[in-house]
Parts: sequence; structure tokens; C-alpha cells
Amino acid sequence: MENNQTEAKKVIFSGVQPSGLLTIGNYLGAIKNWVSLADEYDCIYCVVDLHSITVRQVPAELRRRIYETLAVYIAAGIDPEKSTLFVQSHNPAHAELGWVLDCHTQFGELSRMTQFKDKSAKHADNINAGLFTYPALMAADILLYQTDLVPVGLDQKQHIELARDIAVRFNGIYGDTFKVPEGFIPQTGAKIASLSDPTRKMSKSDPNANGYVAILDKKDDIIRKFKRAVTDSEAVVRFAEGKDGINNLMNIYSCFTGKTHAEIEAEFAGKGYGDFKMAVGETVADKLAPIQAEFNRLMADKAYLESIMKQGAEVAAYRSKKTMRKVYKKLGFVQV
Ligand code: ATP
Ligand code: LTN
Repeated sequence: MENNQTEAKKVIFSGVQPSGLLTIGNYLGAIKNWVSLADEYDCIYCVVDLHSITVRQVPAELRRRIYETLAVYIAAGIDPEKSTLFVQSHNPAHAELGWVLDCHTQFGELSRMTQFKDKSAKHADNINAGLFTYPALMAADILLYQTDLVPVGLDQKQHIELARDIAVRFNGIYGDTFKVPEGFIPQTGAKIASLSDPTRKMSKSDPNANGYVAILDKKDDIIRKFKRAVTDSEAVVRFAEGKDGINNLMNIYSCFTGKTHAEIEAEFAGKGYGDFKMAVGETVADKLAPIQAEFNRLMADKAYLESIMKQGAEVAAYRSKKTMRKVYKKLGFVQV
């Protein structure tokens, strides 16, 4: 019985790019949910290094961030004995299926991706082909493992829809090949905004460090960033249209404490923004402290992190082989 249940577990796949210090946006939009789903599902969590080179990286920094991103996954509570943790470039099947899916994705579809439009505006000097075809590689990541569910933040919704369209198209041409995945986007925390411009999403590659709170920021910095957060002039803590800054702080506070918006409004009734910002800062810093301590411990043990990478890469390669064979066979490639 136990065995059957294990086999029947649905598959989850998700990943974060090692393109900067992970923020509380990444944590609340994605990683926190990965942890809560890890017992119920068969989970595969990847450090998507191939994706991160769509934007120019400094090699030595990229190398360090790959370790750091994996260490954050584990420090946040993902148990490498229960979930598969690995680095994307360690399983060549991602690049292989990525190419096949490039050939089944239309120029027009990729042109409509808002992330491509945003990133090509931000990096006008390097609008490379990889930045354009990025969503097909992301579809490959997901479809390789016959994934059921993809837990991500709201900004990735369009990419998941494209992955579904590609899967349906491929299945339609060649017969059943891929499971068609669903996105899993949390109720609160799916779109954490920048502290310096609450109309934009918080992003780890923001050149202004006051816009984001990194998971590894020191307590003083966290409190300072929340104190400086852009709000409004009403001075009433309530969740309402047009109060993007306060709404964002309420969402962050809600995610870390489990309190509803109504409870937060009651807690800060008659108090000013100063008190509220201080409470948010203190809470976030206290909740991140144990993650930071575990992170520091893990980063001091590179050999352990490398052993997790190796073990994860073997499992990932083994699991994706079956899908690759099926895909190549359906395409008409010769198998010897
Ligand atoms: P970059 O700035 O390098 O593009 P990013 O901070 O947007 O990176 P990603 O690596 O693209 O982060 O995203 C990793 C995961 O975190 C995805 O599931 C994404 O949806 C989620 N995520 C990123 N930013 C936020 C945010 N501000 N709010 C909620 N979820 C987020
Ligand atoms: N594109 C995602 C990262 C990513 C991903 C994935 C997420 C790459 N491959 C597969 C979920 C599933 C982003 O957050 N920018």
C-alpha cells in the first residue's frame, strides 16, 4: 500500500535562476510553497543556471551563486533526502529537449512574452537568441519530468501557459508524449512588489538594493529598507486600491505571520506607518534568522553541497531519459 502511494504521488518541478541574491519575493512567491508541498508530492527543485546566462553574468559570481541558491533551498527547509535537488546544467537533457521544443514554438508566441519584452528593454545591448527562446527551455525543464504541478510566482504564469500550449501541440502532432502541467500560484505572496517602487515586482537583479530584501540581508539592513519603503500620505494601515506600498507591506507581513488583512488592520488601528514598518521589518528579520544561520553552516561545507548536486543530477538524468527516448522516437530519430 505504502509503495503504491509513493508511486502515485504527483510530480512537482520548479526552479530559481542563480542570477542574484534570492529575495523575499522569491521566497514568498516560490520557495516557501515548495517547502509546504514537499511532503505531499514527488518534488524536483532545480537551480536553473542555463537560464541565467540569457543575461551576462560574471563567471566567478555565477559559480558562487549556484552554491548559494542550492544552500538557500536546503536552509529554507527542503530536505534533499525527500526531494530531488540539482543544477540544470548537470543534466544535459534540458538543453536537448530545449532544442526540440524551440523547433515546436512559434516566433509569434515568443514575441508576446512580457518577460522578454521587459528584459530586452532592460538589456538593450544584449538581446540574444537565448533570451528570446528562454520560455521553450523552461517548457523543456517542466515537460522532461512529466510534471503535474509547477509552483511559481505570478510573473511566470504566461510561461507556464506557453509550456502547456507546447505540450498540447506536441502531443497533437506525435501522439501522447508529455503530461500537460498546471501552474500553482499562491493566494498571497505571488507578486511581492519592490519597496522603492511598489508598482513594480521585487526583483533580485534590481540595481537598486533598497528595492528588495534579500533572504540573506542583515537585520539592520532589513529594518532600514522597510523604514524607507515607499508608501502613501494617508497614514492608515488598510488594504485598499491605490495603496500599493501599504498593500505590499501587508502582504509581506501576512505571509510571514499568517495573519489576515483584517487582523493586520485591527493590530495597527490608530498607529502610524512608522510602527507598522518597524513591525514588518522585525518580523521578517526574525523569520529569516534561522534560514540565514543554516545557510552559513551549509556554505561552509561545499563538499556536502556538491554531494547533493551529484546525487540530484543522477536522479534527474535517470528520470528524464525515459521522456527523451520517447521524444526522439516520436520525432523519427534513429535509436541504436
Ligand atoms: P531576475 O531579477 O534575475 O529576473 P527574479 O527575482 O525575478 O529574477 P526568478 O529567478 O526569475 O527571480 O524567479 C524565481 C521564482 O521566484 C519564480 O517562481 C518567480 O515567479 C518567483 N518570484 C520572483 N520574483 C517574485 C516576486 N516579486 N513576488 C513573488 N514571486 C516572485
Ligand atoms: N523562468 C523561471 C525560472 C524557471 C522555472 C523553470 C520555474 C526556469 N525553468 C521551470 C519553474 C519551472 C523564472 O523564475 N524566471
